Amino acid sequence: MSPLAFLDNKNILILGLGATGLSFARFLATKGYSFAVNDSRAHANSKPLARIAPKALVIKGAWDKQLIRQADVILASPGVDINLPEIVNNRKADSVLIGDVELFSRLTKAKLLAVTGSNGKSTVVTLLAHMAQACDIKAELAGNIGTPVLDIIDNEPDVVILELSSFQLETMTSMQALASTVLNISDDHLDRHKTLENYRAIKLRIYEQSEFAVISREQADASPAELSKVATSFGLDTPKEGQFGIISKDNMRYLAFGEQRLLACNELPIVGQHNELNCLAALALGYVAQWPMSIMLHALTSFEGLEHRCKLVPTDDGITWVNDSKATNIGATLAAIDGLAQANQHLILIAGGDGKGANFTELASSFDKHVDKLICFGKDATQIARLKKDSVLVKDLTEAVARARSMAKKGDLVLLSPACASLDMFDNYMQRGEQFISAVREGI
Ligand code: UMA
Ligand code: ADP
Repeated sequence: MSPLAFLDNKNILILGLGATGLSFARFLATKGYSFAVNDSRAHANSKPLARIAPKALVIKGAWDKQLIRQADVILASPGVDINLPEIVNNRKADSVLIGDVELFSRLTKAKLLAVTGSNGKSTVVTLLAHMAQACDIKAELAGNIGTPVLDIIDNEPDVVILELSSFQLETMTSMQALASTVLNISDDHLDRHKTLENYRAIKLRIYEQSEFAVISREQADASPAELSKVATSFGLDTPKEGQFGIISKDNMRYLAFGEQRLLACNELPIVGQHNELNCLAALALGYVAQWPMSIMLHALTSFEGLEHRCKLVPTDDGITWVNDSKATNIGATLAAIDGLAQANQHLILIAGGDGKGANFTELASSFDKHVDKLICFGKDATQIARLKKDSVLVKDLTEAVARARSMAKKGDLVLLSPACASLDMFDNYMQRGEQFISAVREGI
């Protein structure tokens, strides 16, 4: 039976009119299925959909009880909370609700390497794609990184490198990845998942849907229930046989596999111990996929990292300005502070935005140890400012940069690492990062 048979002669409803909703629409239209679309926001842009499926019924501005009640198959975008009462209470008891990665998993024949975690996902999957290219493997990169998986299915890649969010994993049961990893777990998206336990359980589902697990030795509570699946592990400690880790020798650090030193860390263009971990995780996944180690190592030396993740903003004012706008949760900001702070350098941190329900107290000890001045802005500014004496509250990011400039002396480090989502004041973290870069460059 065709894996698409469950759609035949059914009422199909797409929830959400963003990148994923449009990819569902393109996919269904190409296969000749008709469908309706519901988006709860009045301002959602339906013009691109009109080009794909001019006859599709579109209802915007609220969840439509009638449409949800009639649906046999609900195709949900990841940003739509499937546990909302408007959805749960109106669904037919026998309706099917899945996300795009679930549908993709049922259809693809490619080998899958899947990555989740609270932080580092995009860096690790991009690194894997960079390595795959160097190894001359026909690979596609898709998922939470930005390209909806259904948009690449017709390219028939040999390997798909999947970045998976907790939102995507929540609607998945059928993936059969070759290997997967949970990079780390820290408070994130608790406004949606409610408890850290629930969030962790959703993330760990990735291992149930993989032949082999690659685990982090840094995080004991992120391992699969079935330990027999563990193919290898990565961590910042000295690795045992068959593990990836760090060997320190003569004041140098090396990426290592068992006793074998693979590459000196100072040959990596990306900085911070969190990025050493990211390199080890990517190497470990590539190793399980049997990619040539020497080519993967060479690829690491030419990976410059992604924008808005611990990126230097070059200036000639003698101050080191770093844009880490992608730090949308506490774990990322802790990694940035701990990875960049130096004993002989003053650190001024700019943080704040929408904390998504997180408890910020975990930041306090790192603030005490490494942060000299704290400047806070955005929705949850006061909650963060409370954690450090003499912190400064400002109205927006531009004022934060101006205050940082007035405090900073030559040689100091000013780090934008907000520990919060940007959506209270910006379209996304990229816009926040760009505004920071402009304010720094314009000398505001
Ligand atoms: N919508 C509603 N009601 C809601 C929420 C959303 O109607 O309560 C509608 C919006 O009005 C909008 C559409 O849904 O029209 C947006 O859908 P979406 O939020 O699922 O976003 P997409 O554009 O489909 O992008 C999604 C991922 N977004 C989210 O998970 C929030 C993108 O990850 C991903 O790149 C893309 O699919 C392709 O797979 C972004 C993200 O922020 C980068 N991810 C979160 C993160 O990384 O922390 C999980
Ligand atoms: P994600 O896709 O999971 O959001 P990114 O690679 O985009 O991850 O990085 C997001 C943020 O997390 C950045 O601020 C980055 O500096 C930080 N980060 C990257 N890797 C790690 C890691 N292994 N542990 C903690 N923080 C990290």
